[in-house]
Amino acid sequence: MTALDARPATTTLRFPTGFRWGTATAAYQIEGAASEDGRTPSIWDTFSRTPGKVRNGDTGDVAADHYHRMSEDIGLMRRLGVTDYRFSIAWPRVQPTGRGPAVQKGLDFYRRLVDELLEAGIRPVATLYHWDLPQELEDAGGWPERDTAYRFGEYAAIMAEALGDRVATWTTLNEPWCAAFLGYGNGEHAPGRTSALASLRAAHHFNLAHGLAVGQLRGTAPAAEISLTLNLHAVRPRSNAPEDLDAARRIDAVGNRVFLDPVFHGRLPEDLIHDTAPVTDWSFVLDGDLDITAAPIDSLGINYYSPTVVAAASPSPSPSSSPWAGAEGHVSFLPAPGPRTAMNWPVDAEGLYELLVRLRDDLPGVPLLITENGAAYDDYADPSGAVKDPERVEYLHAHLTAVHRALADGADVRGYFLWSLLDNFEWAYGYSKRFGIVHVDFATQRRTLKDSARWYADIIARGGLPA
Ligand code: IFM
Repeated sequence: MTALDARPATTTLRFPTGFRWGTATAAYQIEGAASEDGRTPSIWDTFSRTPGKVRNGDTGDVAADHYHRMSEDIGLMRRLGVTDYRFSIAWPRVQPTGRGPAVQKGLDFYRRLVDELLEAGIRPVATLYHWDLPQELEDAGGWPERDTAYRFGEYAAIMAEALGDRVATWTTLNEPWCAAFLGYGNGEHAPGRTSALASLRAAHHFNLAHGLAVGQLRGTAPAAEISLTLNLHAVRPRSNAPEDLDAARRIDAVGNRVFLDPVFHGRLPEDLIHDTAPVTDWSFVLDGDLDITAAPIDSLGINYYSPTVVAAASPSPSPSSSPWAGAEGHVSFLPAPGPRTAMNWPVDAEGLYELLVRLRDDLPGVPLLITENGAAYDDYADPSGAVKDPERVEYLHAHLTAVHRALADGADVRGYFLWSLLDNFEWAYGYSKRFGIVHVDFATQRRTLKDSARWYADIIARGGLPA
């Protein structure tokens, strides 16, 4: 009998004992208090205050006011029964210029957060970088510059010292693909630069920063689990024609292996070097870098929302707005069929299954955490005050079913973190997209559990999915 078999009559798909049921958030998306207690601007403060960059001119100045409502939000998680909470630390709150000593008030906020989580019986899972680079470091060149990786290593040392004894899991970076390629490649995200070379340099320096941080964390917090979160692309070619397979290979190289290979194999993907030859020779990768990037980690976090369907494109001039260095002019992106979320992202749980079994095969022995999965819908409180979100429940049910199937097929998935606990600042979309299982009325900051939150609490209590 496997750990998945035994189940009470009311639960059809039971998850293994000890499976981690979490929710996830990120500092800039929920905290607010943008200039309190010594916090200085990050690249997202600057970007969101730049006209035309974020829908409706929204900023994270107040967001979900979590900085002042942290205890209430932990209370909500306690009600849901989550075992783990994944949050991120705002670098400019604890080390405002990205250099030098830490600000005690900033550290104190995260100390309180961790202590209250532990008191509530919830395991803290801390992400060091969820896109909010101190603006001063961007002014000094940002992630395309090597020095930023060293600054990140120092910041990791500060956090390991402050919280290393109490944080169960450290995630160095969240979705470096978005930060490198949307931030420096097509300018959709902060800091809004548009250079293929800068995005590739940034990607390498993220890998280096990750490795340097692993070294710091390992030294100070040897008992903690150390992880990295990637938004791996579940790439599907339109057909098995060689040109379509090559399109998928290019996206896999610049979307996935650009991080997986340096981190897990200590090498750069040869085909990526070849594909990107027109924009760079990769001479910014120095001797010894790939030994640092490959510092062993304890698990891999995966953020999954929808698959990427591609086909060959006939060569055409590169669009300046592409985040896909080395793939422009060679790849067309095709719409996946089926229903869509409010982000217009296809609902396709099979993509999550595909990703998990691929990682089972490609990275044997590496435990997996689903560090984000969820969906935005146009939720609202009805006159009775209820927030009904049946599409989200359906989305979550389908994706958890896919996770269960991957587990049964041998993928070593240790936990699932629902994105997101709260409605929040959805980057370039501002507050127009609601990913939370808790509705936030941004005018009053009133929190209301959506139906999906009650559903998730029931799943956690059962340890599995009902029929
Ligand atoms: O809101 C984001 C999160 O910050 C990173 N992963 C994707 C989510 C939805 O877009």
